[in-house]
Amino acid sequence: VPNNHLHYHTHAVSPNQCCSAVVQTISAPIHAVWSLVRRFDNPQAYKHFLKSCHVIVGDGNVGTLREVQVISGLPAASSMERLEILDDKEHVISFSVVGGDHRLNNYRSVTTLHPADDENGTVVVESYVVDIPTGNTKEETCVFVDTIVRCNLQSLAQIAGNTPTTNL
Ligand code: A8S
Repeated sequence: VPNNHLHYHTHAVSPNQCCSAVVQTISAPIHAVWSLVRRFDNPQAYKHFLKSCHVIVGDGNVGTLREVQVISGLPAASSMERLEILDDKEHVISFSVVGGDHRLNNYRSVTTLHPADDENGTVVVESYVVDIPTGNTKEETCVFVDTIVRCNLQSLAQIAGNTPTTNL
């Protein structure tokens, strides 16, 4: 991660919280990846654990509130989420969980995109902080959330890598 982006991934972490990050390399140019990641109103385009998303208030800028419904089989039904950062120049997006029917209280993530060395690729860094749910350990919480985030970024890689960038 370039020095000027490190502060985005520096989270204040309380003793009852856990914090981690996932890195994913994608064979697609940064603008193609960003066009998917920046759509706060359409996270289910690559987050396959979500079945729907409804914007409650806002126009896609900071402060916009969305409610997502989660697919069955997970220990969650819905989540209310607020857009915290959307920087089209620096390729940074961040949201926080402000409610819902799930166990990830005070979840907040930051996602940054960086051009890869080969120039036609992108490196995605997604870090998060979240409360450790009662009855779970820090390790269990990190494994659970890392798994969701890794799945999301792998499907992002697949979708962005398969989307032709000509005629867009
Ligand atoms: C994201 C990241 C996460 C989403 C989690 C970690 C979640 O949507 C799912 C299951 C849960 O138990 C919690 O970027 C919650 O969306 C899939 C409902 C928040």
